[in-house]
Amino acid sequence: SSAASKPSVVDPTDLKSFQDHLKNSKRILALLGAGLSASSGLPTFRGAGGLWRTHDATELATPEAFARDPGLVWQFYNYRRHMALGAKPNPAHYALAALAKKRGDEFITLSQNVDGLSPRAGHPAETLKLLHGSLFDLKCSSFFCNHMERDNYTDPVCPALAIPTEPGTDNPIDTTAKRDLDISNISVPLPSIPASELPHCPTCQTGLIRPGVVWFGESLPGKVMDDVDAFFDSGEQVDLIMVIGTSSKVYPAAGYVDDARAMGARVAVVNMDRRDAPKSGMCEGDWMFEGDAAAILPELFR
Ligand code: BV8
Repeated sequence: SSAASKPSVVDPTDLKSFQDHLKNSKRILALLGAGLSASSGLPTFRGAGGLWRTHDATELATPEAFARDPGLVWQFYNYRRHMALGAKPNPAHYALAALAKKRGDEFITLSQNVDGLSPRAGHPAETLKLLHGSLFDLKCSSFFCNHMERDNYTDPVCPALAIPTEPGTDNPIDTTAKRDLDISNISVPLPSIPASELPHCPTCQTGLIRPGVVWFGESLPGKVMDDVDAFFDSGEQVDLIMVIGTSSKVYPAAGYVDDARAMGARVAVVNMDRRDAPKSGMCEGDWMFEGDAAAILPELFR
């Protein structure tokens, strides 16, 4: 590629050198995390206000949890569908979608986000790889059935999952938040929902419908993995990977940064917290732009 060769020293916060490299870059990856949607009002997973600080990931985001208490797990995902539907894409989603549209198939976005905001911002579907699925895909939980319904926006997913509100307000209550948030002071019974009232698979008639997200311990969607592997296997150099709003803690998603580096990519991190650099650390020639992705991305792509 025509990308400028690695300079001896680059100021990791230097916008111009990034913009020059972006212009000269041919093959580009973007790896997205929950921080991209923070400015849209959706909580991230870790750190301040993070979902996993008020919920127990093993209680809610694993196949075992769903097998044990599908009603509880559905309350968590139905609540997050409701919140994501009420949120709007922010300038970072739009800036990324515009760049992806402009660059075509040499620009691939790997998103860990399940909130549907990148598709709603107009990101071209063929180059947006949803590594962890989507809140708005519904699939059959039966091992033998491959029923999948895409783009289901019903809210609530079924009547039994109607979200209780704080008395006298329209504020939805996340009844799956940890008790130590003391939601018990709100006089709303914490419903447990029998499986019989949850959506069942219209195809096999027996399986419970589950959220079409990748839970911990589950492998990423095969088609998505194949597409990402194909991008790397072309053997051509990768010029840039942008690592945006992710704590880079979850694998195999976080591992793609090392794969891109191995193909010659320089790394540009956009994160509210400069300590959340990729595990492989920052190398010479990388960039670290600290702050809100919603404010930074439009600048970077100008
Ligand atoms: C698999 C969907 C095996 C559900 C999610 C030990 C070592 C290594 C790996 C493992 C291990 N033990 C277990 C594993 C495997 C495990 C894993 O990686 N665990 C981690 C926690 C250690 N991985 C898996 O289980 C994966 N599967 O390995 O399968 C296998 C293989 C073959 C065959 C069968 C099985 C599946 C992982 C997918 C799990 N599903 N989500 C749901 O959403 O409920 S993961 C979840 O974390 C979300 O998808 C999320 O996207 C992802 C990563 O989190 P982030 O997006 O990074 O969000 P986070 O809050 O962490 O960070 C936000 C960042 O934004 C912060 O840095 C913050 O500073 C920054 N920020 C905040 N505001 C802003 C901002 N930045 C910019 N602007 C702002 N305004």
